[in-house]
Formats: sequence, structure tokens, C-alpha cells
Amino acid sequence: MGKMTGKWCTETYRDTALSFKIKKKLYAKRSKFQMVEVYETEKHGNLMALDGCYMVSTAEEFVYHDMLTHIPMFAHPDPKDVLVIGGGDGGTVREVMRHKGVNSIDFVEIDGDVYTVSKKYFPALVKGLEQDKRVHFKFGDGIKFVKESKNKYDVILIDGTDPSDIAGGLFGTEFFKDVYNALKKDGVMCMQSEDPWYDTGIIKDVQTRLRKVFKQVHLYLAFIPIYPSGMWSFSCASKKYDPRVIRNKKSKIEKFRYYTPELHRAAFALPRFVKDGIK
Ligand code: SPD
Repeated sequence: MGKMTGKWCTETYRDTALSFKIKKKLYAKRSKFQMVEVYETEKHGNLMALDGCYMVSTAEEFVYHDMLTHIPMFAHPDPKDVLVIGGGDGGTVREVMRHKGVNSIDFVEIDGDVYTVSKKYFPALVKGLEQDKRVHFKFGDGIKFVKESKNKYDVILIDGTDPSDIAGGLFGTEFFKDVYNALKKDGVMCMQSEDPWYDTGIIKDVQTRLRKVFKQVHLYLAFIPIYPSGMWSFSCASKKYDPRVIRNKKSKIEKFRYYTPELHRAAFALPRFVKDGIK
């Protein structure tokens, strides 16, 4: 067992504390919406926390961004118009950009400071975003933006923070109805939906609310070491297609670091306690 010598950063979440050994704190400033911090860690690269909760690390970001993006993007046969709500670090948009058939990516992040900080400390996440003419930056309220969009998108990705003051609305029935209306008639949506160990109740609520609105609703999992418990869930809902099936034959992407077609199917196979917890 190692001793906790040197400097550490810590996220406390419910009854758990998760610490990483750091070289130094690189950034700490309150934006208009939240406390934004960046640490240089020993083993995980740079690590961003918002209001004390870890969001993204250089070393592990590929897991979250592959899984939030490519499952819905491969479930839809031909995604052309995509909306990303949140995801201010840029990683989700970067992954959508890899699908060459996409014509347009609307990127709506409420906190412009998160993008600015990501540009400085996570350059790989924002690589090419400003040069890609398909990406439309729209800094502002994603909830309002969705309400005003009708029948416009093939895929909507919701890369929010935990359901606190700033992101709580992204987990509600009214928002899900607006997402449904913003999608085209065969559209697919996907959102991060928290952790099955600590937040089964949140996942259950999200799934129940989505089922009231969408024909197809499914949960899948990925393993992300910077979130307490490491087990993370995504909720994918669709007007028509079963998201467990790969339909997109147009996107030829050479190499992912986490996503594979086998994993696409396997990620939906849930442990019994998760199945029971979300019933
Ligand atoms: N508790 C952590 C929730 C993380 C959700 N968003 C991560 C942002 C990565 N783009």
C-alpha cells in the first residue's frame, strides 16, 4: 500500500473521496456558472473539475467521449445534422467530427470559460474544432436552444455535468420532450446518466422519464477511472431505431481507442443489480 505523500486533489462525492496525486494546480477560477479547476496529475495527465467534481482527464477522456458519441452515431444509419449540448471541453464535438458524412454540428455550451480553459490545458480535445466549418459554436443555454429547435437533428448528444443547479434541467421530462421535438422523425439522443453505484435513483428517473417520451430507451455502461466507482452510465433514446444495433455503414473511422463494434453491442449487457435498480 502506498502512503499519501506529496500533493493530492480530492473529489468528495456522497460518502466517498477520490484522490489523485498531483504535480501542481494549474488553474482555479470561478466562472459565471461554476468553479473551474485544472490539476496536473502524476499519472492521469491534466484533470478538470467543475464545482469540485472531476469531469475530464487527458489520460481517460477517450472512454467517455467515444462512448457518448459513437454508440448513437453508429446506431443512426446516416447522421447528418448533430447537436451537442454541453461538452465545453470539446471532446464530444471532436469525436462527432470524425464522422465524415456529418454536414453540421451545433455546439451549445453554457459556460464559455470551460472551452477557453480546455483550449489552454486540453489542446487535444479541441483540436480542429475551430477550423472545421461544420462546427457552429453557440455559447448559451442548451435547454432554451433545444426548446426553440424543431425537427432539425439526426442525433442529439447531451454532455452535461451532474444534475446540480446548472445541469439539473438536462435530466427532466420537459427537456426530454423538447429533445424529442428537436429530433427528426428517426432521430437518436444520448446523454450521460451518472453512476449505477451511487446514483441508481437518478438513472432510474432518467430512464422512466425517457420512456414516457421515446419509443426506444436503453442504458449502457463504460468504465472511467476518474469518476467515483469508475462505472458510468449513458442513456440512449430513439424515435425509431434500436440503438443496440449498428446501422451506420457510411462512417468509416479507422481507429478508436475504446469503441469497437463488439463493444457497441456488449455495452448494453447490464449487470443484474443495474437492471433491477432501473426497473
Ligand atoms: N461526475 C462527473 C460527470 C461527468 C459528466 N461530463 C463529463 C464531461 C466530459 N466531456
